[in-house]
Amino acid sequence: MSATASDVLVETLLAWGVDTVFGLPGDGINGVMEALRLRREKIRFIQVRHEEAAAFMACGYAKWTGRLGVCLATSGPGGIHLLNGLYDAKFDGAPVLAITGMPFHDLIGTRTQQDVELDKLFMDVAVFNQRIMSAGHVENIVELACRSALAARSVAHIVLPVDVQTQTLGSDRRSPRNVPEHVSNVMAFDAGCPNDSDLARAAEILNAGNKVCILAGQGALGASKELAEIAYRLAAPVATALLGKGAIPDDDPHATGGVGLLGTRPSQTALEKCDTLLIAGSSFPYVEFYPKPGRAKAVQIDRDPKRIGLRYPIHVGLVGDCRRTLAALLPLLEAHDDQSFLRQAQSGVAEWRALMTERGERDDQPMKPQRVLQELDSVLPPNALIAADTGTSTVFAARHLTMTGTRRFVASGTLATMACALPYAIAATIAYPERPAVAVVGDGALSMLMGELATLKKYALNVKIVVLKNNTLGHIKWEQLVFLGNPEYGCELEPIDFAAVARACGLAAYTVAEPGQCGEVMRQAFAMPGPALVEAVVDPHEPPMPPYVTLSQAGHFAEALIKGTPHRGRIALTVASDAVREMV
Ligand SMILES: Cc1ncc(C[n+]2csc(CCOP(=O)(O)OP(=O)(O)O)c2C)c(N)n1
Ligand SMILES: [Mg+2]
Repeated sequence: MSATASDVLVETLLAWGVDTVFGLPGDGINGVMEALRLRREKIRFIQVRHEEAAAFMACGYAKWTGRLGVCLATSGPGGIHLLNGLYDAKFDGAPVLAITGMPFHDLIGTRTQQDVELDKLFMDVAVFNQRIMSAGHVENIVELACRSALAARSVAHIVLPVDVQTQTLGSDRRSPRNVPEHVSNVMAFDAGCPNDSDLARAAEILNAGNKVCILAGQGALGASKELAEIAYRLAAPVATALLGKGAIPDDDPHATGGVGLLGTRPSQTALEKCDTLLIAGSSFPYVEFYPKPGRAKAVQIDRDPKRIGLRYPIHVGLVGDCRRTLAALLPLLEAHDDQSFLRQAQSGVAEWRALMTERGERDDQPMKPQRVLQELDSVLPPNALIAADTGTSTVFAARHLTMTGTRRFVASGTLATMACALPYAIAATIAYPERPAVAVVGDGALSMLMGELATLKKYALNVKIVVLKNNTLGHIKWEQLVFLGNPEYGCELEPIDFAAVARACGLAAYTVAEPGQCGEVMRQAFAMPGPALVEAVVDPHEPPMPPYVTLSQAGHFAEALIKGTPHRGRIALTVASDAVREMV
């Protein structure tokens, strides 16, 4: 029998090395499902409970591995559900292919059921976005879709009317120009090295700098050795954007930790005081945390020329792969003898770490979220894959989880979406079954895609979930209080017994509210194989304070309390006691 359009589609995916598809079937995509079923020994279908999770998993898979992540959804509502995860992939540069369905080709546009023209809907999110018109159209389009997603590190989308999915090649009348098998499934990349004159100009700037600071982003992941060598040569502190967490190990003497609201003081000071800035593979979006424009001479490395100068006025842009570019730059750099800028940063790091340790060891009741993360840090194996969600949980994870050994850290850096961590962690164990994965997630975020707890059980995945239960959309509460000076509104959450929910989904589950028991509970959860959830009941009034509190933030905060914030007495006391601890 002649192959169907769906057979050609899945065979092309196999030719592109795809071995996993995340999704949820429906009558608008069942033709493709059958082609997947027939090849289930070669390509896994991971069934999700919500298509948004499938898109996050495909995105997470791409973030962990650098390979193409693939998700699938049915026509209409299924496809619509993918969107948030696809934007996450687009924003953080993860190559993802989305496969969706549409109604019968001759009913499109007739208000038939699920008649959503998903190619129109996905116009903004996808760099490659095509409706497949017949079986003979599949091989050209699918290979171009895979190639485009990988080349642009972004989203490709293909949509097939449901009858086209089962159309056989034999029954399709090909146009004469569409010669069968005229396409190739070979992927090629450029060398990713900047030209010599740009390298020489960059070296001149870096050699002339007295206080050089490096800002490393996700482009620098995998360039740790080169980054450390350059930092050593330039006596430069290395601050990392959230997506670059782990680009330099935390035990490297040049590492100063994160930047931005969830960053560290020494990183912030180094960025403010530097006279020369080397941005290595980062588009860290908060412009206000960069040096004041004009203060520092800047060199930026990025694989995408469109990103050069995106956040800071750049003197020289080096377009290339970070690792290769740093390696090419190194022989052109002179050793900086004056270590004073680095020494200052290092003493700042020592102070910051002491403060974090002090916060992480507190025995207060209710339990401090920092304590939970600190305990998690000491239990996490050196090869752990850490997925962080969006909320105050991100801040505490960014500050208290240390990147040493081969640990990896993945978050939603640019879209900053909630609900990504559990799907990311699932994708992590699918990609690397031998490595333990953990999702650090807030209670608001976990409840958004809680159905994926059942996915953990279904596939017996070794994922641990640490949920910070503060019964509030904490991050937003603090934004309302500290940035706007308004009392919190719409942030309190109806408490959920997450341990009971997890047990109902077939997971092992623990609840811990006692700081003294937190470490032991974590150890138990990590000691057992398979999925487990740790519900950590934490202080809702613990602020995720930025590295420096500005006068206007303090003023807003006071205003919000005066205007009538619920629990203002407790909040004021908690914040004041944190401040006092920092002073003594
Ligand atoms: C999908 C989505 N909706 C809303 C937001 C805005 N937002 C950012 S953090 C946050 C609160 C997160 O609450 P929770 O998961 O409980 O974590 P917490 O801040 O309490 O630690 C919200 C609502 C977002 N980033 N993403
Ligand atoms: Mg919360």
